[in-house]
Amino acid sequence: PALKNGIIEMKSSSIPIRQRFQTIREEKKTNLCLCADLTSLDEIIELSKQVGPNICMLKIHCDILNDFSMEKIQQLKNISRTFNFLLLEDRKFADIGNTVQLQYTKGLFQIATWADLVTVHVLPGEGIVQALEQSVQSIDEPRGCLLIAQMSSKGALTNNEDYVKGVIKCTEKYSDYVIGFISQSRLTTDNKFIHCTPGIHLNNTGDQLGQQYVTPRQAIDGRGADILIVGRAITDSINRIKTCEEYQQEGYNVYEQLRNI
Ligand code: UP6
Repeated sequence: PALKNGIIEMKSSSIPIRQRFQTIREEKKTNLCLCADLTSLDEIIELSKQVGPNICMLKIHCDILNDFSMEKIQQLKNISRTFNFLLLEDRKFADIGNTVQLQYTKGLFQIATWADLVTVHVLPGEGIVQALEQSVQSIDEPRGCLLIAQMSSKGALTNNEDYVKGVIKCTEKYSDYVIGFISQSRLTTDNKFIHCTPGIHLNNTGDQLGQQYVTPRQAIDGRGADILIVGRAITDSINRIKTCEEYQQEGYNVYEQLRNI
């Protein structure tokens, strides 16, 4: 912490987010991230109140919302604090440093003011991470990001060893801000990096547009996932609350079984 005008100023760092994830997982017994790809923020707010106790993280895409407002997103943020889950904006930043700084902090969404975590492609080079980290230096809450190392979609160009190596290098270099990966396999033995895996479904193997699914067990046991990112398996189900509980239980059981081996 640095002293500024006699006040201790915490440098924005992702470390408390890492710690929060660990405590949430143990206290709430969940490694489930609900991916709420709904186009109404009102509906997401209602859903998050119902499934808040079952999830460790809520992932949204703010640019698909018909009714986005700073007031509503603040409401969602308050719910995330009440139920103790992290808020992830799946922005998948992928531009030059100057542009991503603007996309992160300005415009309609002002993502940096409310998202605990964002997702980032390292395609433009490590400058993208440096730029994003720099933009949150003045924010007095912890902020972090997940680097997209491997994608779940068919034919993803990220499935290239050199590319993944570059992402891992970048993660290690910016480990204050980068808390982990979006991945399809375990990329490092350093457990401080959290592996989040999308493409999860208990009954389907894919959709018509290239998405590929594995089960929670395959993701955790076979692919080393710490967090399961589950979308339509829950949001398209008849009873979202019940299905959410099922994925929470399945995910946490597999995690506990492996931990006790
Ligand atoms: N997502 C993937 N695969 C990736 C990265 N991100 O599916 O490699 C995101 C999608 C979507 C969610 O943008 O929001 O995870 C998966 O949704 P689904 O479970 O409904 O397929």
